[in-house]
Amino acid sequence: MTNQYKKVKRLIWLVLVIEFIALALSHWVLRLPFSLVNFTLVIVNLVLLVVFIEFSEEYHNQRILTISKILGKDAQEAFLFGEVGLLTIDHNYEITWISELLYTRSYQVVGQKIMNWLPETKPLFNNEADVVQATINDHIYQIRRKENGLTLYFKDTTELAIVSRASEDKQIVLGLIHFDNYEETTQYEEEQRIALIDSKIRQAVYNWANERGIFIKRLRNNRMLLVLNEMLFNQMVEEQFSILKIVRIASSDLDVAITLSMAFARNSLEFPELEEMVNGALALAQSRGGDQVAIKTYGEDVIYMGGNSEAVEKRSKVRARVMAQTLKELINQSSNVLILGHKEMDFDCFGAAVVLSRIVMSAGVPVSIVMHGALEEKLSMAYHEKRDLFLEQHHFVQEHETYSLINDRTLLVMVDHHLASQSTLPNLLEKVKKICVIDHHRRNQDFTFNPLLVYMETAASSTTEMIAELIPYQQRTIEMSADEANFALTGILLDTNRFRTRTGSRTFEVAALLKQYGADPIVCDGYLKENFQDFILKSKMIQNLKRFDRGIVVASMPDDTIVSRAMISQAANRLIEVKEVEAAFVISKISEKTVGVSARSNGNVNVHVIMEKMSGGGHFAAAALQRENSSVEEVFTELEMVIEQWLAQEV
Ligand SMILES: [Mn+2]
Repeated sequence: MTNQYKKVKRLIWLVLVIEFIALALSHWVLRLPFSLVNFTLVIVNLVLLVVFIEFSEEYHNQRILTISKILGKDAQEAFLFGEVGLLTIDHNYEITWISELLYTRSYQVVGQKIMNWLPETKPLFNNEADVVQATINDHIYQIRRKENGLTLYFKDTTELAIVSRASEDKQIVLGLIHFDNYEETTQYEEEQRIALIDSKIRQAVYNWANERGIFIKRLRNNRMLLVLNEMLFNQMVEEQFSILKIVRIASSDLDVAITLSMAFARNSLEFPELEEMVNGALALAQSRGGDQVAIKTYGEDVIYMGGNSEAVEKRSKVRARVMAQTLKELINQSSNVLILGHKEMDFDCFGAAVVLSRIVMSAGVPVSIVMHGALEEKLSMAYHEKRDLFLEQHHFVQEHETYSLINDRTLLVMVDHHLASQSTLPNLLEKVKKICVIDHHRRNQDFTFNPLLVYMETAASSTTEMIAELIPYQQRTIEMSADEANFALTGILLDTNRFRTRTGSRTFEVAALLKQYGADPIVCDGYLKENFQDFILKSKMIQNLKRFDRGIVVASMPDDTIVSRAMISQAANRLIEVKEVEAAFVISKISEKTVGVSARSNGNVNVHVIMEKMSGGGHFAAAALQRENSSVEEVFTELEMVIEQWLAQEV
């Protein structure tokens, strides 16, 4: 409408200018007297003016088409009282009219394009939404467009927003704090030292909570309950849970290994639900090694913050003995046992399965190892070399055979993994009633099944270590051939990168035990040796490097080269052997459609946290991720961003 109006105006100006020129020419150049021509021009001008006035009047009438004209005076007042505004547009999305509410708020927008004024309304016009929200000056509006109509309704919802914000801020958040290793640390300490630990660590937590107005109550010596609201919770998130760091520092000053595990549950109005959520989240924070916060928001996945110190060896042998006992009872109550590994079984997974198979045999219960899908390359080579020996001693089952073995009393043991999606045969988990998990990976999701027994130790080097450790607690002596012991020891060598990472005193104890069974480190080393081609490929991978602060390096392969998953993790392992390299990431295509990232750290950088930001998983010192339908470059750019963010946070 405004455009048309402008066009007419321009036209009139043009005619007037032409007229003036014609008049000037006729009078001074052609020396014509004022006569018929002048007279005609005056008439034409008058007609034009009349047309213009007519047009303007019509335009004006349309512009001031107020609600009162359509619906009467009462409606106008009702709209003002209810804070509802109207706005009309033409087919070019130009605003042609605004109602009183918007007019009284001095929005001078008639003639502007609606999307230039309020870009938030865009979804209304490409049918992505029926209602949008927009903030204009201090007012918040809900804006609705009637299906393909030229009228927009504005509802002022400022007050509602303020009220709902306030009620959100007041929503209850339930929290738990657990002092990791507190019992173990204080058990044999003198009274005086316990008092010192309490004043430096426990008191710090009380002070921290009191300063922030959080209700805190001791539940047990090593556990406290927190009650707070969303506003206080958000403040804590902003401070990145500074208490973790305070306790970590106090702890290292006192030379003790006490850290905090914290959990929060939010976004539910049901207290029993909050309690259940917070307990579950705390178990997760602890099973990931402590020194971190797990936050469970109702209806969402658990997210984690913190986690800066690697799990110290804090497991007690008592736990191993209790687990051995519990597992023994479970085995004895079962008709048969199935052992299930992860996809592309590696030496640790296979070694653990074989040792467990021996333990079950000693109890006189039938046991089978599920063999489905491909094995990891090196394991596959070694296994095929020794295949006959293994087939003589153990019962391996393929997919179809597996199902015929399942009954109500079948026990399924998942080794070296704990997520259904990583299992070689995930549907087994739905068919078996009794499931037990033995793993050394950090837990980052709830189980999708219901396990009877979970034995997870992030401080253990490998699953083989966890299972071989149970051998001395068995009633009968466990038989094992030198070859089986070799495979088990190779599993430990693989997961510890030859005793370099995550190796504790108990790792060596298990290695010594395996040695007694005839394991030979030279043979094991041979299984892990790489062939020449691999060596060349790995060297190539390492050539294309980018260095970041704090000794972080990222290597990547060109998009046209496909490398195995094992190979990129080995390349990352090799990189962290270099001086000054604290953490290494290697990116490459691992299949036609999948890009893989392998991350390794030597203990000062938590690569798990970084990989988790990109929805990967793993450990403090070793993590990985796979991305479908992506290019190496895309993943590289994303990783670069996440690393920069991480560096900015860690000061
Ligand atoms: Mn493992």
